[in-house]
Amino acid sequence: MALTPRRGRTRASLLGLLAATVMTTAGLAGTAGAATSPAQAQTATGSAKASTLGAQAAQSGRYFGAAVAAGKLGDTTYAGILNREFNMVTPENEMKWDTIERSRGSFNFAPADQIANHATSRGQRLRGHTLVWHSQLPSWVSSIGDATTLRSVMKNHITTTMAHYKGKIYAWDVVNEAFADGGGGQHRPSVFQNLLGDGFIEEAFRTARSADPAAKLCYNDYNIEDWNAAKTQGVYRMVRDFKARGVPIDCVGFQAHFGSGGPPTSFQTTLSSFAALGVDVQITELDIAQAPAAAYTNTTRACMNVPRCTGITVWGIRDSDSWRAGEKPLLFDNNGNKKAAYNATLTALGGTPAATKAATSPTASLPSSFKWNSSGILMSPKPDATHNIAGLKDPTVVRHNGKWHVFASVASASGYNLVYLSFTDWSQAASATHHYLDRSAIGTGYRAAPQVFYFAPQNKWYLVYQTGNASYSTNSDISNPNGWSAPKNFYSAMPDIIKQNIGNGYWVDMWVICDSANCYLFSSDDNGHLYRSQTTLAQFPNGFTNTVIAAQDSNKYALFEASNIYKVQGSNQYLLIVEAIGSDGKRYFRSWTSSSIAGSWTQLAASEANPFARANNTAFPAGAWTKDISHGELIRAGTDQTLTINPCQLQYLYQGMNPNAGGDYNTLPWRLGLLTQTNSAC
Ligand code: 9MR
Repeated sequence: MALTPRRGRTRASLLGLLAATVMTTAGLAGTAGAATSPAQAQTATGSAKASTLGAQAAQSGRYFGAAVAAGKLGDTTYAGILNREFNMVTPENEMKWDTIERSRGSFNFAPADQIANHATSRGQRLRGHTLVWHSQLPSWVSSIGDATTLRSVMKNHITTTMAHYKGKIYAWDVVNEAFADGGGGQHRPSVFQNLLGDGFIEEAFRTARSADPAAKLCYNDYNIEDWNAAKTQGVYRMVRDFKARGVPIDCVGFQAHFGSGGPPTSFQTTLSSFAALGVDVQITELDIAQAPAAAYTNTTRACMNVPRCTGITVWGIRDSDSWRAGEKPLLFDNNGNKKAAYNATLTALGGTPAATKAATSPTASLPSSFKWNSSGILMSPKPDATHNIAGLKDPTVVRHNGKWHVFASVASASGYNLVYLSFTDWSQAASATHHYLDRSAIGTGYRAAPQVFYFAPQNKWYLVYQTGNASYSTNSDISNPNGWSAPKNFYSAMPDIIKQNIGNGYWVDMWVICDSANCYLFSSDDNGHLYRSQTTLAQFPNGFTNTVIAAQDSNKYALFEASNIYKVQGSNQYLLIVEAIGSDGKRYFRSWTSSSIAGSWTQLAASEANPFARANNTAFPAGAWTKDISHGELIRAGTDQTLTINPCQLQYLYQGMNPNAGGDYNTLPWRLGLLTQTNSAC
């Protein structure tokens, strides 16, 4: 079989080659080697497990707090739990304006002092809540009618209150709930907004910084947990603007008063997106209707997964202490007993209550072997007058605004380009229009193996693909095929380590994934190496350096190409799958897991006999149209740069082809189908 590589590269035609190559399975049993990063070493070593929320949170440098009422400190059950479990305290009402300055210039710190003294004498820290808020505001303030008076009153309130607690407060909620619900992300009406205008928030923060430069200054609000909400975006724009202009702000508090479903799926994206602006993020008033354990787990994990999420505060101790008592939303029941949500939270913080131990096992939700059902052919090439297409390949897919958005390579003897399709349901995939992206600024020439994701920090879609280099285009609207920008390269040239190891291979299949601090760019060389480069989330898409071999195998067919790396939702695990070529010459996938994107990778289902996805663990109820399970991508839980998958009922969109087809690699008749896992562990 003669290879016909074009300038740049062409995927090697190994199908024919393999017929003459004796493959041994011995090599397949080897672990793909990987360097151990300091982060990984730390994770592997672990820390001692603690048995209380505060102590366990402290193991990762975080706090776990509760809202406290001065009037309950004499209740021994209440105080007992407070003293045992929590290392941060927020006065629930005692630091609000209507308590502290009920009449103009007359300050009453007694109730708040009671809480502050209780906390500081026990080594618990304090969050100050709250200086400027439209609610629990005495009528003498809300009835002020001129800006000069109000400005002076506001500044005096901030300065006097902060001066009293100077040095005792970890973080102040300087302004609370200034944004309106719904709408377009604007401020809500209030006496502050109405008389002082949009600038009142900035004035409050500047005043606060002068009053106590050591305290962290937070903006705090509710219903800003969903990244897609207009209110969230409004607050995000404000924080971005404050950081850009040097207005002092150190943190954003997400109140997290959730319904029984718990946090929105985008909550971690929201936390990491704000953190990427250079502020700490905190969960400040957590309570969840009916307190489902899973909802507390998801909330806690979202924070644990974001390094700048510095702590969690629950809004009360026992259900009976809650402002939502009827919904039983807290971690302790009315008698002070731990609820299931308590154990779930402690577990998610890294602790180990016996009853929930299984949930923390690294691959609890991913089985160690997989079974799939395949669809028939869902998508085939649609040649047109100017596009003579033989194969539809290398799909990447996201679900957004009620539609599937699929990007794929199109190949023919004359070369490669990209195509875009969208449809609401897989049953409509075959009839979807094929939009060739050479008609956008992406242009003609060699473009292949796309990967699409939404880069939340920049509010932009990215399409990553190979051009000989690793390239990308951006678009503000994924549904507009003409909106893609001209290709730009991630690298100025092929990194030296790849040049040194690529041999006769090809540089292919670029893949980007980010955690809350960094982005990683993976690529393969068809020569047994998976490479990884790194940049910061803030620098992305620039700054990819430190290219290393992330995994390797002396049998190049065992670690060939088409790698996907995903974050497994609800765990601290990442999943790596890499396409291999089996002893039968057919494509299949091996899998590994790791607690860090930087590895090291531990085999999950990684052999021909126990593959991630191969013809031998796939049933074809609609007819066995392929023996190759080749380049594709898992269906994700979201769209953002974290590439999060739900480990329950995995689905994999892949390329396959008629087993009897042959000929030039670029003219092979690849088609797209969908695998659905049939042995979900969930
Ligand atoms: O829990 C507080 C409750 O006791 C008060 O009656 C109420 C008054 O508005 O405020 C509650 O706390 C709120 C917090 O200060 C700001 N975010 C919403 C909280 C729940 O309403």
